[in-house]
Amino acid sequence: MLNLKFFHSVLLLSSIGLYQSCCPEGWVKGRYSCYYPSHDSATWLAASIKCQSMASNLTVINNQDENNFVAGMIKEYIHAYKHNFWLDGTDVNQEGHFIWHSAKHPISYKNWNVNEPSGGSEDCIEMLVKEFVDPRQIGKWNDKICSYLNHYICEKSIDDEGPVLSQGSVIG
Ligand SMILES: [Ca+2]
Ligand SMILES: [Ca+2]
Repeated sequence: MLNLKFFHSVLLLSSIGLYQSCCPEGWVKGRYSCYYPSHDSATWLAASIKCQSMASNLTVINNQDENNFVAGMIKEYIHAYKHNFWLDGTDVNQEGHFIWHSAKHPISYKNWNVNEPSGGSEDCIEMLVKEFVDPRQIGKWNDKICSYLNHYICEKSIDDEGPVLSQGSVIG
């Protein structure tokens, strides 16, 4: 009974717009995050700074679900893009030891393309969508030279904006 009551309150609150779980304009809503696939291109470092300027970070892929979502998102508009997309991962600090840069933790779920990471001077992770990519490889990862100009995907949590009162709300 209590649960049903709680459910009704949530329903009421959402219907009057007390809690908005949406993403800013130009961002795509996933299950837990909002994503921004860029149209411009930048080095990995510049891309990372651009995301920070929008209160976000380059995208961290936590699991297969998230990888599928992000790959699907860019695949949908594939013709609009010229390059692959930077993710947040890098091994610039320690060769062969890839971490998610913003979270500073090692990469657990991985989705490398065949024969990747190739290492050497390729220290930044991109998600493949372009450049001679076999359609089956879309969404796979490659390590690439960080100074290359790629598109990039920023990610921020859906709740970053916090509870927002909508215009004309009956509260207050
Ligand atoms: Ca994520
Ligand atoms: Ca590579």
